[in-house]
Amino acid sequence: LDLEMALRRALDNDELVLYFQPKVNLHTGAISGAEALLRWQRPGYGLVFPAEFVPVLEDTGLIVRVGAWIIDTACRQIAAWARAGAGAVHVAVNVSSRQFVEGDLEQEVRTALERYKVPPELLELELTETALMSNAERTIVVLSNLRELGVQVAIDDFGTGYSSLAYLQRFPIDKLKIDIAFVRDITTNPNDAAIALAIISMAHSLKLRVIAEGVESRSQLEYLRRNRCDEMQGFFFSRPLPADEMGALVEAGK
Ligand code: G
Ligand code: G
Ligand code: MN
Ligand code: NA
Repeated sequence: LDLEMALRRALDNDELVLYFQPKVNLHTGAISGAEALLRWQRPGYGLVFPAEFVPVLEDTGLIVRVGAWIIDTACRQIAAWARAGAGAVHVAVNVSSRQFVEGDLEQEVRTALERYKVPPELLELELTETALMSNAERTIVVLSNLRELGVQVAIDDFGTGYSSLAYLQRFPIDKLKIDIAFVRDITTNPNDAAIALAIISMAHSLKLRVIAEGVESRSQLEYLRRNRCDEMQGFFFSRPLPADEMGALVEAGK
């Protein structure tokens, strides 16, 4: 309850901030964009990570309000980087299950894109299997409308949620994100490697792109590249960065 009160104050006082973790295109080696990750600059506590407060946002329903703020802030940042000369930076935003079910994702996205004149192609939404499955019929309508605009859709933490694969061909999606659980020991555990390779192969058969998260070593990176994974994200390349550092990194890579 104390945490809930503090979070309500945090919203009023603008204490939430987005960090950005770069993603790398494994075919070209170039930065392909970033994932926006929520942080809380809590006075007296320093930088607080989502594991400590996103569950509270979820339980209290505050995530609906914060989710809209995240989409708005991500689009504002894309526009700011473009203005500063960093060029077109592609940003993926996490959408939680409750935000998707209770909020109006489609309208929030349309409003933010228009407000900052951001090309829809620069915005990607990451949803978990659970969020997608909670109301399949509505999910299909909302995601189809957003994709018609040009917004991209990825399934986050792929391989850890529902085991049914039937939705993969029903849902309008662009990308699968291999969960860190299969990446961690990919070069030493044949079972993890088998699952990761199966996900890559299945994704490509379905004309989807595939990204691996949690890449921490060169050997993991090389293994994924050799096996035709399209993108990677992880501490090996970069931790999540404040917006100005992300912008500088993109600028330096041009
Ligand atoms: O940034 P970090 O690696 O600590 O993120 C941990 C988890 O917190 C992420 O995997 C994600 O599930 C959640 N998270 C981070 N940022 C956001 C966000 O902007 N929105 C939502 N809904 N969840 C987030
Ligand atoms: O959205 P999602 O729940 O997948 O959030 C990604 C989380 O994974 C973030 O908390 C981010 O800090 C974390 N992360 C990103 N790269 C790495 C990595 O290389 N290793 C580990 N252990 N965690 C990572
Ligand atoms: Mn994610
Ligand atoms: Na993930």
